Amino acid sequence: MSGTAQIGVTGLAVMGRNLARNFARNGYTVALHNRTAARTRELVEHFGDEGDFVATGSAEDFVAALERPRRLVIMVKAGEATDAVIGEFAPLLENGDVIIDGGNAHFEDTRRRERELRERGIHFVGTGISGGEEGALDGPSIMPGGSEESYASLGPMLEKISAKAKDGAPCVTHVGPDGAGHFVKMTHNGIEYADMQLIGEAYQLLRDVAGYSPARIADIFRTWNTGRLESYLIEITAEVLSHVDGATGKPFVDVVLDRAEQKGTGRWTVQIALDLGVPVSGIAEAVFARSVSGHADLRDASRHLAGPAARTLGEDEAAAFADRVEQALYASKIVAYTQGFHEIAAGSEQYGWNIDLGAVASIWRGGCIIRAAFLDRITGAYEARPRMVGLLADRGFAEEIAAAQDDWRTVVATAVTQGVPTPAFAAALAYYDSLRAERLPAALTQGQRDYFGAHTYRRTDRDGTFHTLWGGDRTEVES
Ligand code: NBP
Repeated sequence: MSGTAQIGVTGLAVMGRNLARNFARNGYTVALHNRTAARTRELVEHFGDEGDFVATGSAEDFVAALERPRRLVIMVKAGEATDAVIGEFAPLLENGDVIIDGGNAHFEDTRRRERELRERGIHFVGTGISGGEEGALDGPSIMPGGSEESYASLGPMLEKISAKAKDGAPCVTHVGPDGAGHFVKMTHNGIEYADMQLIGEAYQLLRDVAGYSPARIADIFRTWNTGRLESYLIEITAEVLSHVDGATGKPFVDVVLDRAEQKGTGRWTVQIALDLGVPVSGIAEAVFARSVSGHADLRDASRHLAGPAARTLGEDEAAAFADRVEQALYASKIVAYTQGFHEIAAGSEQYGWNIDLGAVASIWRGGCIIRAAFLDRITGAYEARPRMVGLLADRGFAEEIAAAQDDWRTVVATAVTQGVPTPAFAAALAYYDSLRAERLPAALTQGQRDYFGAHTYRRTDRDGTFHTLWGGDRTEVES
């Protein structure tokens, strides 16, 4: 017998609970399930009047409550918990049913689960969901993978509960088969790491070089948020910087321990980039910056290390410097996104996903943590040239960077001279200069490799592979 719920959610912690409410508020009947029954009861008790919920206790009751083909969303802790839940529910499902994993799974796990469930006739849709608890409730950016067939059944529901971009377009698209959705969510989070680190470096420069207070820097971020940097992260940065700690009366940012963690998706973005041979140096520096911050012992043992004498700028100089920092931040952000989109393109190529990069940029315009006005531009650039090799090939972005580069260089040089760490700004600039360099020292590297390991090299003037007899008469032989 088939139930009446159009969708079910199992795993009713903060994300699952809000996602279930979002479906219900949009008119769907939602079956509810959680390992610990109290969470299911609490949801119905507090929010039961928001829509039609079917609270269930056992896995059997949950599955029975769903209309067929069944659509069952898993929102549990990523990893073993997801496998445990799949193991519990899959035997109760039938041909054509759909399991949607909305957790932050590693895309390789998603590929494995999709393969295993496909063999049993069950669709598995690994789905990236971004926007935190607020997004889950009011409209997240949704990045589903899985089969075309599963998207046909699920897509209209996801479109309804997703965020909408300013032009009204739903922030969801069928990203591609098997693990494509989770891969794109992973890269989204890697870009998020870079975005946050770049903002952090801008803050540090305004504090240490311009000599501004957190409240004044908050005002600068508010102004920036009315221009080309307009984004959720810039907006909340202003909020955090203007917050005063109730207990001490000090700026909130001065009473928070300056140690961050790096885990999950940010780290995976860099690990996978290394596997794919994609240079994501800005994202990597952001992950490493969190790692450095977390090494308290190393930092404590390094306090005696010498640095340059502190020098704070005068009022006029400081204002001009703040404008330069805006240019550096914008240029570095273009590089971070360039690197992230390169990784998605490389993943798509490697796994045969055929991901539409413009569509990815488009669904990040609303709901997700990196939502920004700037993503309209990226969407447009990829729509105009879907096969564009890197964002910097877009004339508009290239011109903006050209206009920003003098200030960008001045900011990085100032940071270096004054001893303010800006690893992501510097890495982004080095990446930009590497791309535009006519010759890179990789030619010398090839010579060294051929010298010590006979690794051979190719020449600029003719085809073939060569080795020089370094230990002999240094003649060149074709190999
Ligand atoms: P958590 O990641 O904290 O997971 C808690 C849920 O997992 C509870 O419902 C818990 O059931 C269930 N669970 C666990 Br833990 N082990 C289980 C098992 N062996 N069998 C069955 N259920 C199990 O919840 P969350 O913060 O709501 O996140 C859910 C997913 O969404 C995660 O994968 C997360 O990475 C992802 N995500 C989170 C955010 C965010 O902003 N928080 C954003 C985007 C994606 P219990 O109640 O019985 O303990």
